[in-house]
Amino acid sequence: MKKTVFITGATSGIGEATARAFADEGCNVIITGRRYERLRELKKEIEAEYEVEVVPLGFDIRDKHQCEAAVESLPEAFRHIDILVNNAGLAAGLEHIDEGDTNDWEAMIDTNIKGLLYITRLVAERMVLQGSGHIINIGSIAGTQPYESGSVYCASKHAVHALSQAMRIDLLSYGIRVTEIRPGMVETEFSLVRFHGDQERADNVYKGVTPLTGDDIAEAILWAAGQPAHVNINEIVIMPTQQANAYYTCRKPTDMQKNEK
Ligand code: NDP
Ligand code: 8X3
Repeated sequence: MKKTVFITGATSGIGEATARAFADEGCNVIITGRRYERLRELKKEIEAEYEVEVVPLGFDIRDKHQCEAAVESLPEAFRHIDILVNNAGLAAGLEHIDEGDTNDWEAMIDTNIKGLLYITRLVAERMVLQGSGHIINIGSIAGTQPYESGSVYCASKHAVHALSQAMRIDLLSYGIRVTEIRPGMVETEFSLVRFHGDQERADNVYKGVTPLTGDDIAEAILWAAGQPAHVNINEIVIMPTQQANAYYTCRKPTDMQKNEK
C-alpha cells in the first residue's frame, strides 16, 4: 500500500521540495499552507508527473480550530498518516531584543511552536492508535546556537529541539519514530519573509555563498524516512560547506565585487 505523508508548509521552499520528493518515491501526500492557489497548482503538477494522489489543505496553522477542521476533513483513504513532516515556520525580523516587533514575535511563536504542537497533537493521536508512524520536525541550527538579533526565532527553534527530544520519549513505547532535521542556510522564501518582502536584503543573506536548497533538505528527510523500522535517525544537522555554524560563514567575493577591485 502507498504511504501517506502529511507535510506542513508545502507552498514553497523545503516543504514543496519534500512533497515532490515523497511523490517521486510513490507516496501520497497531504500538502498544507495558507496560499491555497499554490497548493492547487502543486497538486496538479505532482499528479501529472507521478502516480500518486495529493490532498491540499489550505489553513493557518496558528489557528487551533483551523488545524482541527483541516485534519478532520481528510478523506477516509488519507486518515492513516505514515509520516508527518512538521515544516511550516518562519523567521520574522532581525532585531535586538529591545527593538523587536512584538507582532513578529507572536507570529514566530504561534507558527513555529504552537502550530507545530497543534498538528502534532492531532496526528500523533492517530499514530498511537495505528501503532506506527514517523514524525519529522524541521528544526534549525538556531535550535542550539542562538545568534544576535535572532532571539525569538532561535528560542522557537530551541523549543522544536526540546519538543523533538521529549516527544521521542513519549512515543517510544508505541514504536513511533521522531527525527529532527536541523539545517543551516537554505535558500527559499525564508529570508524574503524574514525581511518582510525586502528582496535586496534577502538576496544579501546568500551573497558569496552556495547555500543549501530545498531539495538538499528533502533528500535528508527522505533518507531518514527510508530507514528500516528498527532504525531511528534522531537528528541530522546539515550545512552548506561554506557555513561552519550559525556564527562562521566563509563568503567568496561575487563576480561583481571582483570586478570592482
Ligand atoms: P519558506 O518561507 O519558503 O516556507 C515556509 C512554509 O511555511 C510556507 O509553505 C508557508 O506557507 C508555511 N507557513 C508559514 N506560516 C504559516 C502559517 N501561519 N500557516 C500555515 N503555513 C505557514 O521557508 P523554508 O522552506 O526555508 O522554511 C521551512 C522550515 O525550515 C521552517 O520551519 C524554517 O524555520 C526551517 N528552516 C529554514 C532554514 C532556511 O535557511 N531557509 C534553515 C533552517 C530551518 P504559507 O505562507 O502559504 O502559509
Ligand atoms: C534558519 C537559518 O541561519 O537563520 O533556521 O538560523 S538561520
